[in-house]
Amino acid sequence: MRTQVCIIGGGPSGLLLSQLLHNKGIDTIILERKTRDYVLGRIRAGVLEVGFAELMREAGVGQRMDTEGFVHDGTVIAYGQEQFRIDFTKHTGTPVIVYGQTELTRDLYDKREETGGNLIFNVDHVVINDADTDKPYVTFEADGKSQRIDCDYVAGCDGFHGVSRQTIPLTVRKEYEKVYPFGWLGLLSETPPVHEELIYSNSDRGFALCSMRNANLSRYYIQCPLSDSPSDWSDQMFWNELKRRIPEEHADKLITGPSIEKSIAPLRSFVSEPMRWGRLFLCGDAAHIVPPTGAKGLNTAASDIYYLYHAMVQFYADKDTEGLDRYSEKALARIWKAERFSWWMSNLLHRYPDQTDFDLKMQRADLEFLRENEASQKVLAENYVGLPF
Ligand code: RFL
Ligand code: PHB
Repeated sequence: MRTQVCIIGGGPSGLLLSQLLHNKGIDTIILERKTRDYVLGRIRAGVLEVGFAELMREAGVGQRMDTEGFVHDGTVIAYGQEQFRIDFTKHTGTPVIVYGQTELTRDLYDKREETGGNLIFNVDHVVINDADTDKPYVTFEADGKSQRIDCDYVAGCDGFHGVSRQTIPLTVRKEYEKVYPFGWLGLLSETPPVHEELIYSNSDRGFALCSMRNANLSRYYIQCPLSDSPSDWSDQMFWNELKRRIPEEHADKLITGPSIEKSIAPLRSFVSEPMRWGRLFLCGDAAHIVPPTGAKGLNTAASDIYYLYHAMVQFYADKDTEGLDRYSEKALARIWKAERFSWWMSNLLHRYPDQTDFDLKMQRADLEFLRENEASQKVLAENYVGLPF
C-alpha cells in the first residue's frame, strides 16, 4: 500500500488530521490498534476551546457540536464554602464549548467513513521504519497478515502509550515529566448537572469537579489516592464524598443516580522534545500530557493538528517545507504554556500529601487573590479559553 501521510492512531488527533488533509486532496491511511467502539467507549475530555471548534468546522464536522454543544461563558471556582465566578467572555470576548470527546470522535469517524477514509482497525506490531530517510514506511499486522505502507510522512497520533514517540532515538529525544501523587476518580451518570457551569472545588478533603455532557448527563470527578481502584468506591460513597467537597449550596441540589461509567486517571505533566524526527511528526498525547485540571489535553492535541495540517498543505501545494521544518518549535511554544497553566491550576486546587501549613496558606492566598483581582482572573480566563495558535 502507498499513501501520502500514514497516521498512527485513530483517536481525535489522527481522525481530525486525516479529515482536514482529505478536504485538501491529501491522501492518508489511519492505523488504529483498537476497534471504533473501544475508542468511543473511553470517557475523556469535555471542554473545547473555540480555536478547536473552528478547526472542527473547517474539517466539516462542526454541525452536531454547534447544535448540541453548550456554550459556557464562565466557570465557578470554590474553596470550602467560598465561591466565585470567572467570566471568560467578559475578560477575553470568548467562551468555551462543552461537547464530549466521545461525541466529537464519533462525528469524526462518521465523516471519515462517509468521505471514503481508509481506516484499518485492530492493527498490531506497528513499526515505523526509516523515518530519518526520504522513504519512510510502516509495517504492521492486521487480519493475521503482515502488511506495509510506503508514505511521504508519518503522523504519530497514537497517544501516550503508542509506538511513535519510542521510534525517536533516545540520543535525540528528551523527556520532561512530573507525576502527581493522586488521581481523579470520574463518574458519569444520567442525571441533570448540579449547576449550569463547571465547578472546580478545592476542599480540605481534596479536589472535586462538577462537569457535564448534556442536560441529562453529568460528569463528576474527585481527587483520590493513586492506590485506589474504582471498585473501592460504591456510587453512594462517591456521591457522599463529592457532596462534602463542594459548597453546601450546590451539595443540597445535587441529583444523584447510578453510575454508567467510573474510572481513575492518574495525573501527569509530560513533554517529549522534539516533536519531529525526520519524516515522523508527533501530535497530541503521543508527545505531551497535562493534568486534566485546566481542560487542556484534547485542546493541545488540536493545536498540534492545526500546525501540522497547515504545514502539510503548504508542502503539498507549494513544495515549501518551512511549516514542516518549524512544526516542532511552533507546537512546543504553545504546549509549554498549556503545561504551565495546567500545572498551576492543579497546584491551586488539589491537596498534596506532603503539603505543609505554610503551603496551605499560600494556596489560600492564591485563591483569595484570584477572587479579588480582576487582572489575575483575566489571566486565568485567557489561558482557559485557549491562547492563540
Ligand atoms: P488518544 O485519544 O489517546 O488516541 C490515541 C489512539 O492511538 C491508538 N494507539 C495505536 N494505534 C495504532 N498502533 C499503536 N501502536 C497504537 N497505540 C495507541 C489508541 O488506541 C488511541 O485510539 O490521543 P489523542 O488523539 O492525541 O487525543 C488526546 C486526548 O484523548 C486527551 O488529551 C484528552 O482526553 C485529555 N483530557 C482532556 N482534554 C481536554 O482538552 N479537555 C478536557 O476536559 C479533558 N478531560 C482528559 C480529560 C483526559 C482524561 N483521561 C482519562 C486521561 C479527562 C480525563 C479523565
Ligand atoms: C470533563 O468534563 O470531563 C472535564 C471538564 C473539565 C476539566 C476536566 C475534565 O478540567
